[in-house]
Amino acid sequence: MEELLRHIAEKFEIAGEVLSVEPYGEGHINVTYLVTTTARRYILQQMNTNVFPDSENLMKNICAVTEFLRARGTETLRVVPTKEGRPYFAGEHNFRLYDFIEGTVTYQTAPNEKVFRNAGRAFGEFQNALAAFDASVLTETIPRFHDTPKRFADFRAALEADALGRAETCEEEIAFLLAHAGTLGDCVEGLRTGALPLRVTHNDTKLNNILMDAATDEARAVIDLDTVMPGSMLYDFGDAIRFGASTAAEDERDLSKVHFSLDLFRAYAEGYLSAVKASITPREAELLPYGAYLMTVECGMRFLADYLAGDVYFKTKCADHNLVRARTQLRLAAEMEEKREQAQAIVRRCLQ
Ligand code: ADP
Ligand code: GN1
Ligand code: MG
Repeated sequence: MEELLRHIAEKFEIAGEVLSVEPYGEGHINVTYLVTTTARRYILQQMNTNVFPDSENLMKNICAVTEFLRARGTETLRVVPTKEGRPYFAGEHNFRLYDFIEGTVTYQTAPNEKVFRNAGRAFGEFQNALAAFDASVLTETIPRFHDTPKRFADFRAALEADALGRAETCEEEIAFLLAHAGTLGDCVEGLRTGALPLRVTHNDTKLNNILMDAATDEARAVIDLDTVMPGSMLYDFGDAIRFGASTAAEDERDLSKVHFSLDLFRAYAEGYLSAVKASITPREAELLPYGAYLMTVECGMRFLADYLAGDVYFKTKCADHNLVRARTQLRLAAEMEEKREQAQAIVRRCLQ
């Protein structure tokens, strides 16, 4: 296997001789490797063509976004071309190569408020930068990615099919989702009527999709640009809170450890809103805590739908991994509902 990967790494314009190729990172979608050569390090990724069938347009998006960011002086991913000058290598599986961004770390949970505040500022600045980016050059890599009512319909279909007979093992989670079906439409509805502005958004703003400086904990680069598409600010704010304002990992089995932390919420809101204060609309600001709830329920239903379908979408490490993930999300969503008003007061204070 390593021999094959080595061979694939050599298809790209790399410096030096390949010394090793090792599995790397905690992403749920692509298969990521660290490539070390005699000259430097790279990130090699086997692209997930089940999730993103159109590699050509996906890489066009990433090249366009990274070139745009680099031109304005923002540190970003650099796509290393193949020796034939292509942005990815097409074979039995498709692969791409990035420079490894040295001197950085990624966090699977927020180690303290400072890191999370810095992440918030960086995703806010990313949002600002993309305000000047021409959305018409982007392909929608996953149509209706954060259309939560549609995600709910997909969940219902997976439940009806119950392909592996797993529904009986998650009755409580199913009941929670069915009971919350009526709360999922405000964002798509706002975008449809124009009450919420359509922006270019990242759409997958979890803390491990940002590289933090290993020495200072300042944010260095926003990565995982596969889902940069038109969307709502509520998606980017909400998904970051979903993952990072939890007191435990996304796949913590012990639910007594899983809580929605208002201190972490405040830290992220301070960072994010310090960057987007000038462009956020009053309606967006009011709905930020709802956005966190929405992205968290949505993610919970995606994990549960994948559990019911037999783990065909997210990478898993054990048979009930998606169920464990779904449980943390639903626990967090319930606490977010309880703390909605306190979270709204925090947002208002940040904007004063
Ligand atoms: P996935 O889509 O599977 O989440 P990512 O693109 O987010 O894949 O990459 C997975 C992990 O690999 C990231 O969380 C990060 O830790 C690491 N990583 C990705 N690209 C780079 C890079 N250019 N430099 C350093 N680390 C990286
Ligand atoms: C996936 O690629 P990664 O691991 O950063 C997923 C997100 C989910 C997240 C849950 C393209 O993100 O939408 O919120 O897992 N990405 C895609 O951890 O589906
Ligand atoms: Mg990722």
